[in-house]
Amino acid sequence: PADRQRLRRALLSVSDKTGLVPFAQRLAAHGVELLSTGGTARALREAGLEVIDVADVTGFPEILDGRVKSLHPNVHGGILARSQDPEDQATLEAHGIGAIQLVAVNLYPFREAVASGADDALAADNVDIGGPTMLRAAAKNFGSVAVVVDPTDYDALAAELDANDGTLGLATRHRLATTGFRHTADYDDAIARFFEASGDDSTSDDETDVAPEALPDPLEVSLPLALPLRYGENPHQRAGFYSDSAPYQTLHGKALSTNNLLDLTAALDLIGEFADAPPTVAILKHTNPCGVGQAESLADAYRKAFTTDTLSPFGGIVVVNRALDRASAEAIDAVFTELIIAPEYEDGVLDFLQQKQNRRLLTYTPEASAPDYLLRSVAGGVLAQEPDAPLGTAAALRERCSVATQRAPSDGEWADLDFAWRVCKHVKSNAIVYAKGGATLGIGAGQMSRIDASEVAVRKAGKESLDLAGSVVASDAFFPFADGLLAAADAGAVAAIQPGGSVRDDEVIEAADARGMAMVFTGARHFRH
Ligand code: 93A
Repeated sequence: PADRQRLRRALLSVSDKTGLVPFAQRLAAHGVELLSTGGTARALREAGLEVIDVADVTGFPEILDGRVKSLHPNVHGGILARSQDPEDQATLEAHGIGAIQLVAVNLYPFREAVASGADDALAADNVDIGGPTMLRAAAKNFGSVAVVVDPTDYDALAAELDANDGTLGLATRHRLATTGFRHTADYDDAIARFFEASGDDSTSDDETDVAPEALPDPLEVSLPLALPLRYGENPHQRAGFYSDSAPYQTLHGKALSTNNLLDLTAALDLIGEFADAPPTVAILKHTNPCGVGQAESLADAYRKAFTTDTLSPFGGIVVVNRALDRASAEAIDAVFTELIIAPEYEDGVLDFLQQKQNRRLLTYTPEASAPDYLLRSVAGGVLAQEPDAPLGTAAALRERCSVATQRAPSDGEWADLDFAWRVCKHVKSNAIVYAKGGATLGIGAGQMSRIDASEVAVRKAGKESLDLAGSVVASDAFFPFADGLLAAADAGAVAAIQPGGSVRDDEVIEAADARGMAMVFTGARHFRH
């Protein structure tokens, strides 16, 4: 391929006409001949530029409402011919085809059309055929041709022409081709997703089985390397983060590590459960919450979260469910914290927190949607599963629960049960959470038996001299025997929330009744491995 390629002819065909005219003017200033499709040609002519219609190049009018305009050998021959290949050049000559050295194309706005509610037919009208074809052709022939899809690239490109006597370098063409290929891949992905979703007209609410065809082919999931990581969970493991859209942004601090990414994922999952809740703060370590607090102010919520476990938050991560204010920032600042994640930061708070150079400060988009599937490597392959279902509002959760015991929870107990259940869902199994008054009091995570999880939770509460009397207890899966429930009652719990569904539920209910406890069944468990 030629290192520097002089531009003689450019093909411009853009739906998004942002920056088109000034860019075309700068091309024309280098004597570049402009070819264009209907609307683009019109816009250029209106600005006083000289343009050749693609229809004149093809010798064929635009037909089928513009569905066929640039799809022609006179166009694609001109794009695909290799400038340094004598045979290609002879072929162009023989057929009277002019070579093209720059293709500026952006596509029919498919995403915008479906976002504003297009039906299948209108969506199909917005599937660009000619555009991606030119894009891919030009990207394929990056050795000879430059392709530009993003209007924000126009300026730099024109500047390179200005500085290099109307030529573009191979490195630039390669970079632009990469952007072009990514663009068409994302575009086709959006189309496929829309049609997959619109073809899913099943109205049955049978939840037991997921149709196998609804599952993705994990090998089809190809994401660009967004962040090469220094290492994986441990320094001797190589790692990278692959993404085309992350629901968070790093504002300050060192680059994220593998463990940061794991923790921040757990943090965002957890805080998502408190989207509609009062000020809530969670402190996490190794993907488990070590304390969650809820109060009228974030600062109080942080204090409650910290009180649960005053040792573990060292080097931990803090996530909050609303703009981080100065008072909370100061409370967090007093403890060595690796990562702070907030939807936004109040005025001056970032400046304050940025005084610690290495601490990572992030924002997130609370309404970011969950991925369709979670992927994980397992022995022999990749496991794909839908994310665990969100719990919804407190009213919705309460609606789904059934009271199993003679005594129903009081309103105060319901509030504690709701809080404990939301936290418990985000604790590794087996998980037991004690809570009261918007504060976790003891969290038992990742134990091999439910009794051990309960003992860990009670022991941790004891370590912090927290009183479990009058607390509620949440268990991520059913109590298989009465012993776990009795242990909670002994510890001071007065209400329990759990999925129910054990063959020994009767024994467990009987034990709860004997202790005067209120117990609700959620009907759904939340294992987290
Ligand atoms: O309808 S198409 O799929 N068929 C084509 O031959 C074609 N050529 C260019 N769409 C085609 N285009 C697209 O038209 C371009 O990708 C661009 O988005 C748009 C520019 O049209 P106009 O210049 O008429 O505004």
